[in-house]
Amino acid sequence: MKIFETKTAPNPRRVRMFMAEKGLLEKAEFIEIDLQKGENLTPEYVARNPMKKVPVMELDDGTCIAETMAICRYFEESYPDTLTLLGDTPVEKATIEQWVRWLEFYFFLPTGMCFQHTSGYFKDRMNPIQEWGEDCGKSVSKFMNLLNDHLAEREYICCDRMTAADINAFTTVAFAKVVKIRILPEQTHLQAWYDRIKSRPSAQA
Ligand SMILES: N[C@@H](CCC(=O)N[C@@H](CS)C(=O)NCC(=O)O)C(=O)O
Repeated sequence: MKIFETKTAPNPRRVRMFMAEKGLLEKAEFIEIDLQKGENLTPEYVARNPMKKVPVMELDDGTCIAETMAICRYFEESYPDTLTLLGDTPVEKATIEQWVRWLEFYFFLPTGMCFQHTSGYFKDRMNPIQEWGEDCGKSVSKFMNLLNDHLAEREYICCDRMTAADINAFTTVAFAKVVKIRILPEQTHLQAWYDRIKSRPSAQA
């Protein structure tokens, strides 16, 4: 199996961290795609993922699966004897999915928009709107406040243990530093949680 990814990009990091938590990193050959050079825009790559994004997983029979959470789902279902990160019971599964969606829509997406619209990184393929990017940055800061309050009484985002929700939140907080949005000194609960997740070996994957 191959995973087409970009080492510095946050979505592939979510997949690597997920696989690392499960001890599955050696199951895939990781192939680096240079986004800035547009290696994700070639006809060969677009045949794997018409959305032109990383990551993409290519199975040995040629099946290609894009979308970070779809790839994570593949590993969760294929290796049931590993640490479960998407929940065991119906309530856990639904709770984690709720958080994954909240985190994607209200935290990761504005962080990505802030990056794309203020950095000019992809200006060869999009029309950056600085003001929109800055506004998205404000949403990111607000969500960090929400997370700080939420983590005041718990060690993990949900289900009292490490889940995909922690991976998604952690990789987004780390990515937000690129647009100079950092955990504030008064956000002590968020900082403690961040340090806890960062100390896990999967955070280095
Ligand atoms: N919804 C997709 C988003 C993937 C995505 O946006 N990937 C970024 C890197 S983190 C990318 O490939 N950007 C390249 C581009 O926009 O040209 C997922 O969850 O995997």
